[in-house]
Amino acid sequence: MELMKTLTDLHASPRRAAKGGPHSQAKTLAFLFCLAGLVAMPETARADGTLTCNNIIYSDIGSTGDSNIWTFTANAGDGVIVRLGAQVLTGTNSLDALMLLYNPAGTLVAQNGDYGDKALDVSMHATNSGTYRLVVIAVGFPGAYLINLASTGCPSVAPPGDQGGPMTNGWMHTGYIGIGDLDAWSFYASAGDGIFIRMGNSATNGTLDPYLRIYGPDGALVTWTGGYGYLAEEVSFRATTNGTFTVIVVTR
Ligand SMILES: [Ca+2]
Repeated sequence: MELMKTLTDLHASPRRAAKGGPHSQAKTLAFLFCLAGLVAMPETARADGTLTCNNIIYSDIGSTGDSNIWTFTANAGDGVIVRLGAQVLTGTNSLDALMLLYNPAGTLVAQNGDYGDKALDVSMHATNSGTYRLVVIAVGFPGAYLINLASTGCPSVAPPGDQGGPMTNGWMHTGYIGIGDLDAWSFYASAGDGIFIRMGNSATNGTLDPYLRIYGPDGALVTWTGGYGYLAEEVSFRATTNGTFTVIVVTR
């Protein structure tokens, strides 16, 4: 019933919220359609699949208003990001999704979407250990999509066929990011170290729009940049604690 309450609260929201806020509220007429579908299927009884670290899953939603429910486990303190992207980027089968993330107690902890973006994500700094539930709703067009998860609680390795893993100081690492993909890199730093990370498009006339998010050893977001349409982005900060930092990179 927590889900029902949240949906009712969203319905009562007087206007569509500003774009991009991870905790922003959103309401559309299409959202009301999905309400009926979710009521018919108790939220706690459904799961369409399980998300694991750095593992891309391909799925689809067939009709506007339908939803998929994904679960994953996290420990308190983990910094977690779940990102999805449409597989079809044009026409009326290009997914327009809303993501609602619930913690093990059933409380909504993050939401994003319903803007017509081809890729979007939700993120959180977990305060509870246990099974989290992500509801993906086709609020606009339905369609095929890919979805993947990265967490500061995951081992830092490059998944098969993808990129990521430990970074070397002064070394240029290369990779590829498609719509909805995310790559997780990591490095060790000591308290007091000055850190500078720069990411750029390696393809001539490429379309990469880099986003960088840096998480500290405690799983908290340290700094981030992106969303300006530049071909290169950078972040700099001073480490305040020893440990492994995680770098999550995506493209808009
Ligand atoms: Ca990649």
